[in-house]
Amino acid sequence: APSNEDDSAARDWLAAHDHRFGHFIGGQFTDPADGFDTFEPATGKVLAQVSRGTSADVGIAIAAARKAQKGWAALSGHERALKLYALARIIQRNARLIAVVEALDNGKPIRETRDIDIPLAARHFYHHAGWAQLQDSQFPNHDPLGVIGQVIPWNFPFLMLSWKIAPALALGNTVVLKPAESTPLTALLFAELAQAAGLPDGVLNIVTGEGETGAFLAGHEGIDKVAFTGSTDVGRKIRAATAGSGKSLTLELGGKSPFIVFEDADLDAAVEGVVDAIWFNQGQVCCAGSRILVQEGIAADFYARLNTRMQGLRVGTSLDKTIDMGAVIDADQRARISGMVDRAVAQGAQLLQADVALPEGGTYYPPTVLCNVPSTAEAASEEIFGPVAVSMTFRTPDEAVLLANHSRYGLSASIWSENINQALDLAASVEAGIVWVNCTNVMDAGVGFGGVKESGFGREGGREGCYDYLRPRAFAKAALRKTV
Ligand code: TXE
Repeated sequence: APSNEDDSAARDWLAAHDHRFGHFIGGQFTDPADGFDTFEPATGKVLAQVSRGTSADVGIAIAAARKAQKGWAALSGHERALKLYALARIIQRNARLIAVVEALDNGKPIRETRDIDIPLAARHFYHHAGWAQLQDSQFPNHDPLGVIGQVIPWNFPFLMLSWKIAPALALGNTVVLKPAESTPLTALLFAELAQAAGLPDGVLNIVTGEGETGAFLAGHEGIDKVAFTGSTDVGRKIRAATAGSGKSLTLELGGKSPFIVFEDADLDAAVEGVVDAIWFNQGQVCCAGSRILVQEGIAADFYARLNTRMQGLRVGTSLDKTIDMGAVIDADQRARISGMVDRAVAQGAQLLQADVALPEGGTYYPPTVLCNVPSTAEAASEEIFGPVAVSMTFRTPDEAVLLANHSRYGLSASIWSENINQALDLAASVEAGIVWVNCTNVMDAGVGFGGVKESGFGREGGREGCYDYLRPRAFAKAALRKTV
């Protein structure tokens, strides 16, 4: 029987806003304007209506951020750190409410928002409070960039918000952030909490809207940097729109990350690794281990164990605390996933799919593995962004490296072997921004996350991430000359 998380506080919060939201600009909500609905993927029901940010709204938000920036940057690192600690603590105090709103708006399991997304988000604010505190000693002769335009996707709405906002604010920048159109609610809730935590007006501004609003923000001449996470196609458009403008840019884009299993691996651990790699968050993870490469001698055994484990996964509504997987984000995404799977099967891939009951009403897709996918199938090389792994076999470590690097992407790689020399050799040869050995999807606020090749550039987290929100200043001062 489902054991559901209590959603009354989240429903009360939505009702207190009359289920209609304006933008959050200069420390207050604007009146709700012409907008669009955000849905509950678990049931298909409408949750709330948010406003569609116009070019004028974006301009007003940027002006508010500009007005606040000098004062914010003029605070001592210690004073800014105190504000970031306050943000971290208010996230922790409201963790349950944020976790439920996030699960409702995204469709992901409450277990994940409660135990992973929201605690990690708080951790990002704590971590970056430390950098604010140490800014003068650790980043001498570096200035904040100024006003940052940030555009984020729907797969980890609150966590991506924290990855973007925490370093930007810590180092003296102010922000205009546009959340994804399908998951705007936790950004608006965060704005309200930040206000309660005493963040000065204008330091953080949230403008909701669709892609067009994101384009207004990225193209606006009033910002100093664009930080974007999302699809490679949109990343390319933003790169074109900012080219020659003098704006800084960081892009965190798609992936088709290899998950490499050697015949000496602990196979049960590797099977659990696949569960984390491709069924966590319904596979809607930029660094998902979505390309399983298995050494030939153990392939049959590995697929059999994987299939048994996959059949035991539970798919359900987001507030059910017992589920492993929730709904995918929307009907378009589900259609995209099933189209790619059907075409791969038509081209000769073998289909392993969990025979599980899917709830009625929402947008669900079962856990799936496509084995022996022909390398010409689009599923072999394109990001599926759903609970579907593709799989191929290799014979030698060299062949594993060739297959792993045969991709336009280079975000992450996961290597499974009990031979540490082999694992470390391979780790040095794969083209990826992040490499995991005998684990996967491990994140830490202190470690820079980001890709190579078409997965983008720039890092989020740790010291490397701080540099992406600072501008170095070469500085020389002549000795005072005595005048006669
Ligand atoms: O992403 P978009 P979508 C991939 C994944 C998925 C596909 C489509 O393969 O199936 O992208 O998802 C804003 N200028 N990823 O369409 O469009 C948009 O409003 C400025 C991988 O949802 O990239 C949203 O806020 N902004 C990925 C954000 O960009 C624009 C995560 C991301 O949406 C814009 C998400 C424009 N011209 C999708 N057009 C990952 N790797 O993490 C849209 N946006």
